[in-house]
Amino acid sequence: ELKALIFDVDGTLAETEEGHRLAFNRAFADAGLDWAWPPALYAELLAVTGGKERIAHYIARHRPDFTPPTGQPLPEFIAVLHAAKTKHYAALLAGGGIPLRPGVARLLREAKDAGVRLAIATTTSPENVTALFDATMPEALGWFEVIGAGDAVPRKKPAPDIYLYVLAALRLPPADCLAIEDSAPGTHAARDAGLQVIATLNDYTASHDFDGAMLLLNHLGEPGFPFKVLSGNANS
Ligand code: XBP
Ligand code: MG
Repeated sequence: ELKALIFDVDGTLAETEEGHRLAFNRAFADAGLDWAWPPALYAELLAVTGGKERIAHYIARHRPDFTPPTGQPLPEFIAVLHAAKTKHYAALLAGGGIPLRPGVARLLREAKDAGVRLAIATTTSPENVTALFDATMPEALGWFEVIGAGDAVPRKKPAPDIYLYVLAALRLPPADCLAIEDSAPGTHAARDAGLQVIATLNDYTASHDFDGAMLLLNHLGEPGFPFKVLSGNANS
C-alpha cells in the first residue's frame, strides 16, 4: 500500500541544474578563479553528487596542481567557495526563473489531499530546498514531514544513505513508499534502499542508466504538456 512519496529535488521538482551551474561559475569568478564549467563538462561532473564533492572532484581531475591562493586547507577553501555558490543559487531562485516541473504541484496537492505522506531525499542543502519552495510554492514546504538533505548523511547518492535516513524518519518500510527521481545516481540510491522508483528524465539525465526504475516518464503529467511514457517495467 502506498503510504508516502519521497521526492528528489534537483532535476525532479524543477530543472535546477542550469541554475546550479551558473551559481558555481559566479562563485568561481568572484573568487578570482579562471574556472568555468560549460554545460558539456557540467553534465559529466553531475556524476559526482553534492556541490562540495563536485568541486573537489573537478580540482583532482582537471586542476591537479591547484593550491588555494588564500593559504587555507583545501577542504576549507572548498567549503567557503561552496557557501558563496549557495548564495548565488538562492539569488537565482529568488529571481523567479526556475519553475516547478509539469505535474509536480498537481501531484503534491493530490497526494496531500489523499493522505499520502510526503518527504524529500536530496543531496543539495536544506537552504536550497527552502529557497526553491519559497520561490515556487511556499505553502507546500510544510507538507513535507521529512526533509533529508545535504550533509545529513556522510555518503551522498548513489549511496542509499539519504533514502534510508528518510525511511527511518518516516518509520516506514520501503515497500510502502515510492521514490521520484531524475538521474542515475538518484535512481540507484533509491533502488539500493529497497524502493520502487519512477524517474522523470530531463536533458542532463536522458542518457543515464536507470536500472532499478519501474517507469521512465518525460514528466509527471499536467494538462498542456504532452505526456510520454519512455519505458516501463512494473516488475523490475
Ligand atoms: C543533485 C546534486 C547537487 C546539485 C548541487 O543531485 O548533485 O549537488 O547539483 O547542489 P540529486 P549543492 O538531484 O540526485 O540529489 O551544490 O547544494 O550540493
Ligand atoms: Mg536529481
